[in-house]
Amino acid sequence: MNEQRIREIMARAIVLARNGGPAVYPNPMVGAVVFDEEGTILAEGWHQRYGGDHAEIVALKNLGRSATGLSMAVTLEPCNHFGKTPPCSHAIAAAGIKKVYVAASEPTEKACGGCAYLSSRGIPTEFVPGFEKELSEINRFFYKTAREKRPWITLKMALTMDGFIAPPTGDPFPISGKQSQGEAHRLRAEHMAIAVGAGTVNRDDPILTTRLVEGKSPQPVIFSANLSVEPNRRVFDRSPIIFTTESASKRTDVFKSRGCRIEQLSSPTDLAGAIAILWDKYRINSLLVEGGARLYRSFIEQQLADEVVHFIAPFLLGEGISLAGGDSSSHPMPPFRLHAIERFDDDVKVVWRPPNYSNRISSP
Ligand code: AOF
Ligand code: ZN
Repeated sequence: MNEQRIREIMARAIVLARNGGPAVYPNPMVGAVVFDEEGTILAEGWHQRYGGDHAEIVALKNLGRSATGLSMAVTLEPCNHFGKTPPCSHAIAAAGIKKVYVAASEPTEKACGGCAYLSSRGIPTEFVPGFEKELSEINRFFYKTAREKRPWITLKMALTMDGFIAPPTGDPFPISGKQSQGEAHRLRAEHMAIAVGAGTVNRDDPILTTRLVEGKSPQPVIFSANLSVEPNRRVFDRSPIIFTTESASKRTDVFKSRGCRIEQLSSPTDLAGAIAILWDKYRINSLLVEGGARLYRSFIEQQLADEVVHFIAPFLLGEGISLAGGDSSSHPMPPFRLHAIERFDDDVKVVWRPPNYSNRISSP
């Protein structure tokens, strides 16, 4: 098969994969294409929602006839395990597919081995290079959990030209414009969970939904070491997970009766422990941290930020609460690398990632 045509078909499979979006979380977005010897596409599929058929199965079902002698391109090595659904590797072999092209290997221990299985059944597999960067980007949350057993962490903050996030009183104050607020809600829809500190809950009474865009609102997560949050705040109607060092008491009972899940932290600053719980217990693959300054700073200091997003608004406050809250010169941080810049009306969205960021995927 002509190499150029295989690349076109794989590019198509990635377009299909993207259709999955957050509905597949914490699974990866995967696309699959069935084609004949001339390179004509006969059926397409993608993983549509968590727990549903995998991309390969959807494509085979869409084909609606025998796949004997046909080839398949799939963006991720077919799974080889009985999970929510049976192994795609078995289904592909049973369908009579004669060759499988893949663009990335399966990184989890539970699902890997699909290519080896297919080879053992006499079905050759071929790695199609050149798509690693795009796939590691669209599935960055999935790779983060597969490799590090913790969610991807994005820190988001709106600030003035002179680097303040609020006036000196700390009162809520609109900083970013309408368009960047829409973009901030799109970020919320992209993440499975959203975190704020106790100060932000008490002062701003945020509801943390995606009301400005389409998409599911993320699971709220609240960090409140001594449980100083006020139980009458609106976010408590959304069954938040609360991380605290308070052990079971009258106060924890109040929050439990409001539907909150209380999680014990060994120390107020044990963010690594908290995010490990978010993955291990709740299968949360991504956490958007929205403030305040102290929580933001703790994630930076503990080098747990995978991405930092700033919306910089075109005015000066002169004085106020600074972004990192305090004297950051006493805690020199490794510099971040600029990842992307985008304009939203008169605001600028700047995205940084840590210099050691490498989410590159490997070939099978
Ligand atoms: C594939 N094709 O379309 C996807 C795969 O719990 P399950 O059974 O749905 O399995 C989920 C795991 O399977 C997931 O963690 C990832 O390793 C793989 N995803 N594999 O062959 C697909 N979504
Ligand atoms: Zn599968």
